[in-house]
Amino acid sequence: AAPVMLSRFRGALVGSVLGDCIGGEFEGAVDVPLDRVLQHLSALDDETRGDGILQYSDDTAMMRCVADSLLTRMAFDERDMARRFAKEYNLAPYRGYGSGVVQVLRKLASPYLKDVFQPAQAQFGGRGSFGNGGAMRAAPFALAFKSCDDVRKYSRLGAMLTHSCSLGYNGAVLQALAVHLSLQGALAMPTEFIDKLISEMEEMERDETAQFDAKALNLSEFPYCSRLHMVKELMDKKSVSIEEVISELGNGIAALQSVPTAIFCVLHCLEPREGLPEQFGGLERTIAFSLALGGDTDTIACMAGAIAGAHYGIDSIPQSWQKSCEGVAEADDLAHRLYDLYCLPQFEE
Ligand code: R7I
Ligand code: MG
Ligand code: MG
Repeated sequence: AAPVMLSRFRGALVGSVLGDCIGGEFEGAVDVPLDRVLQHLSALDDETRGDGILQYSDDTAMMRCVADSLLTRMAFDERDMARRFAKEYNLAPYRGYGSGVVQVLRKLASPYLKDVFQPAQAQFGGRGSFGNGGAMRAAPFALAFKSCDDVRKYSRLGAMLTHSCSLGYNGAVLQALAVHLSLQGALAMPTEFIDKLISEMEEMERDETAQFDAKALNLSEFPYCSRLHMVKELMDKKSVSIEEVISELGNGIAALQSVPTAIFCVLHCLEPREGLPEQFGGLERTIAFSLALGGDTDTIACMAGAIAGAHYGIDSIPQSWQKSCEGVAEADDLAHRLYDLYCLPQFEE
């Protein structure tokens, strides 16, 4: 089964970069007609446009830091990861970072910083960020760690380097677990897949801090669980409109308004859908549908791309799409190396 798993690893990271690069076109757009999405996608087949024409953003830049750190340290090392985030931001600050997180990244660059989790805790009046920046870069945790416990633990800590609000880091854990399950082939049984994620989030949202944050932000008591139950409801419907997805799940920059949405995009596109080209495979449908939502399209497509890529594997991704996006070869290389690490018996705790 080794080649299948390797293909899933490559699909996850390449799918994530693709979503970021291809989704960048519509980031922040309010109304994205499906026609425009399909036009944007068919333009990727134009060979005269040149390789790597679509640039990646902070989503991929930080995902690469996570993967590089896990590979170099062969474990989770918060200081190393924090240093890589800071260095990457310093080298390429133009990649479209969230407006709050740049303060954290600047502080993380200081060699005198004692506690690397402290700058994140100072964000937004001391509550920390609930943005989706922790979730958008969470996929490599699912590739580096075999056990569900490790995926949970380290994706949470990795997110806390910039996102200390429980809604921020719990979104990252949810995304990492979705990739983890998808790598195991769990999307073959969609209902079991969503039920498993709901029970995982029930456990996490019972936590005192999560309860406190939900209350402080005027949310329901189990915010992620509520959204995932809505995902399940929408899954069971024959047809779902874009407007419905946006109003029920959201398409925003908050992790709560984007991680469950990305998961829904993947589940919804497991089957052919009206309005999407018949020749599209599942991964292409997932990216197309994510873009049509508008809002935080690069990040929703990036997260959905990672989950879908882990399910369908690298061969499901059109060559022309891969060629159009910056950083695909590097992501593919990271996936190969994470696969080798995953297969090392010494790495099992
Ligand atoms: O979460 P973050 O890294 O941003 C990621 C997003 C992705 O869409 C990327 O593609 C990129 O475009 O940015 O960055 P943060 O600055 O931590 O959070 C993003 C935004 O969420 C902030 O700039 C705020 O507008 C908002 N936000 C909050 N607003 C009020 N109170 C996050 N947390 C809070 C909060 O506690
Ligand atoms: Mg971005
Ligand atoms: Mg974004």
